Amino acid sequence: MFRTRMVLVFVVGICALTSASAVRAQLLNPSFEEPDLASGSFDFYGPGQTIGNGWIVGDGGYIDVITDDHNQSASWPDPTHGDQFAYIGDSLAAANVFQDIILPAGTTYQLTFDLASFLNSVGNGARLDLDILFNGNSIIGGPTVFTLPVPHDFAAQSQDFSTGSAGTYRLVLTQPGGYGTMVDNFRLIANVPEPCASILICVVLIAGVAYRPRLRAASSH
Ligand SMILES: [Ca+2]
Repeated sequence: MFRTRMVLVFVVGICALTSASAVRAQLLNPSFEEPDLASGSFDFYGPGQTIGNGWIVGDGGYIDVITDDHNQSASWPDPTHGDQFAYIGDSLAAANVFQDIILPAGTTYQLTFDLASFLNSVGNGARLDLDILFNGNSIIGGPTVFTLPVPHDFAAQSQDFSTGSAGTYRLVLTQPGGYGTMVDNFRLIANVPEPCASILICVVLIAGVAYRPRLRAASSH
């Protein structure tokens, strides 16, 4: 009986783990495909302006949206998603851009994105100070600093975080000045319980384990 209980606890534990599945959270214009620019061109956005949908430029320098075959002044990396990416801080000037996201309480997230520097010797490499704020306070202990040497093509980066309260969280991307910082392909993945399929599997497993000793007891008579 003790053994059966242990197996039951184990199955319930496995079910609890597998019922948490990756779900894409709401992040607007995550790879800077809005607005849709003509191939080979670029556009720039100053403080207070919105980039397509979601991203708002903070105080400081300009944010550029660069298209795939734009070749002016420098050697640019190719976008990793779609045909546009963001250049944080036109002419290497300090700049920041943010997006407010409404998130539920008690959820863990992984934020992933791609970071690149110029492909020729422009700037001091890439540097992105990434912060996530709730009511103006960082929930990750201050900004995480991501860096790459120059030259460097796009490379995947990630930041984990958890929400304590439901509400509006601010994702802030800052380039402190002097760096050629390109970003693309943001993804925000939440670990939340999946309602149907895994629960059904777990019910079947638990019922099976609970019913097993009765079958054994019946067969011993
Ligand atoms: Ca893109």
